[in-house]
Amino acid sequence: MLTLYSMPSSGNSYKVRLLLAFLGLPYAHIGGEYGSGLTDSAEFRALNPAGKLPLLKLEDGRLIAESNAILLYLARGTRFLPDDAFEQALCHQWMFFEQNSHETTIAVRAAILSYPQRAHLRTPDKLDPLLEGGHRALSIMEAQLQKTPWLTGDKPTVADISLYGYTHSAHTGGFDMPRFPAINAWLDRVATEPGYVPLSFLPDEAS
Ligand SMILES: N[C@@H](CCC(=O)N[C@@H](CS)C(=O)NCC(=O)O)C(=O)O
Repeated sequence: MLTLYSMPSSGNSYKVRLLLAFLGLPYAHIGGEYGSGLTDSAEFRALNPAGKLPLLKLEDGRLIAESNAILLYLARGTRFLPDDAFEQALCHQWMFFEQNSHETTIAVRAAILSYPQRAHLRTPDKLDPLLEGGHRALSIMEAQLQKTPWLTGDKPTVADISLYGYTHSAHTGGFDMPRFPAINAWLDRVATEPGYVPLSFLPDEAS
């Protein structure tokens, strides 16, 4: 069985839990919340030297880090990753955008405002550029979603799952979501896909 090491509150980890749920794939879950010490432990660093979650262990023990790499691996051969090279490239395009422009502003601002460990970063010089950059990223998504129901066209793909991870909770970072009606309609579309689970859903913990 697959084993997923994931952080319950994290959008990067949630993306993977969401795809696993859409695919109906069973997996063992090992959770590590901020402050639990999991990512600092020598045992975990031996598995992922970057010390980050999520991390996927395959049945044969091989490991994959980086949420979007895990999504792309799990989605191959399913309806969430097109076979066509150009359509696949569009998925990659949005997933690179997610890590470069979206996660780095939207997730970072939400984390500063949510996690007590980051309270010292709640200063205008940190928060204001993140607000501006996050709104810029949301505007780019909004423009696409005004044209097509899903980010890469007329079907949901791993790109939608990747960007859903932190867009669905962007309001917790102070982002002005009513400004983005097409994004809000898309959020509802993702949440009505069969198999959908919310961020709070966690399978039973592996022993
Ligand atoms: N680019 C990575 C980012 C992973 C990441 O930053 N994970 C955070 C939670 S969102 C983490 O594990 N932090 C724990 C730590 O830094 O100790 C991905 O997409 O998987």
